[in-house]
Amino acid sequence: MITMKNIIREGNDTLRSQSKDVAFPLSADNKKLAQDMMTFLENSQDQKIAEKYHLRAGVGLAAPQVDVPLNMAAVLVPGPEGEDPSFKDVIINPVIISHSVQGAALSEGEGCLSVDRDVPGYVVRHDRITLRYFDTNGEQHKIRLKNYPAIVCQHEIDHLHGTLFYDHINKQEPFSMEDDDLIIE
Ligand code: SB7
Ligand code: NI
Repeated sequence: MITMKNIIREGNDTLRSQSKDVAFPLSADNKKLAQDMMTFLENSQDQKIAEKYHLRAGVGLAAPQVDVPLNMAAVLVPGPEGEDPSFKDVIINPVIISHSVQGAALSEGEGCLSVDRDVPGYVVRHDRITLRYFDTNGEQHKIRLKNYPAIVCQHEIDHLHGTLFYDHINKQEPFSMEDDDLIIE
């Protein structure tokens, strides 16, 4: 079971490395990794389990965060109360094949399970993306995402390239943005 002990923190070089593509069919190890990462997200979003194991709630987890430099990330974005998740999959070898010019940032800024401090500021990303990825069965998907799920996938894909959310924050003016950027509540 993945817990906070398995998640590496800023300062560890793996978080700054370019991850490698995953080969198909998945090895037994990589299949287990994918499952364990998704289970971590499910556990972290279950109040009882999260309390018991001291898990910080997460909507995504990238393989390099558990010190495995592979192009794989689990994403679990909850839907409206009582409804299905708005996005749930393990995205493997993901590529953003196109994106909107429209920028968007979360009003609250971002956080990261690998960063044990608040770093305030807008993280301006693409509001809409077209994402190509493979699932754990080796099936290829091409999907359009917008708003929060698009932001989360960009945060995870950044991890695969060694980028952390605060790299995008303007150092002089953390809450500056272009007039036409969207703010997502
Ligand atoms: C806010 C939080 C996340 C993504 C986008 C906005 C995910 C936080 C958990 N992670 O550290 C996953 O990499
Ligand atoms: Ni993160």
